[in-house]
Amino acid sequence: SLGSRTVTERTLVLVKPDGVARGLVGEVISRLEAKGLRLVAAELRTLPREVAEQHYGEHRDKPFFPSLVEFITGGPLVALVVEGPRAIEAFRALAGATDPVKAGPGTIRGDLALEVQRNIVHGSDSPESAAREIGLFFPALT
Ligand code: RTP
Ligand code: MG
Repeated sequence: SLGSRTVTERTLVLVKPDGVARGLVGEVISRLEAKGLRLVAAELRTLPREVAEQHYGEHRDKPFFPSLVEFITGGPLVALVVEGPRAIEAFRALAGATDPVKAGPGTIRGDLALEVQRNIVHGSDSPESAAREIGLFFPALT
């Protein structure tokens, strides 16, 4: 049986510019480390527009895309590569729902945010997204 096996994964986590500006980088890292996930890479950087547009390419045709790109390039963010068993799903659970008002208490967004756009963190949503996003942010790791 495969039931007791866990697959080690890597996921890209961003502490978005709102989270950095509010001094929540340590809080986010504390929560993911307390869960048992491990940091593989970490860097403070301000995204060029082209990188932001590639990162959020799946949303290119959405009405909120221009505003999202302005927001995510509007100040420094912290990019993290995080590793652990089922890390992608594990971090998405820690983050909570996209809309912080709908995110449950105990989640990062549920506890710390109120606005859909300014929702503190990003986490890759699938193994394919994680591979693409880690390649975009940390090409040396791939
Ligand atoms: P993320 O990609 O940042 O981890 O967030 P997510 O998967 O939970 O949500 P997604 O649908 O991928 O949306 C990406 C980010 O765009 C902003 N957003 N604004 N209606 C809106 O104004 C709206 N919808 C989404 C949020 O910052 C969201 O995290
Ligand atoms: Mg997403």
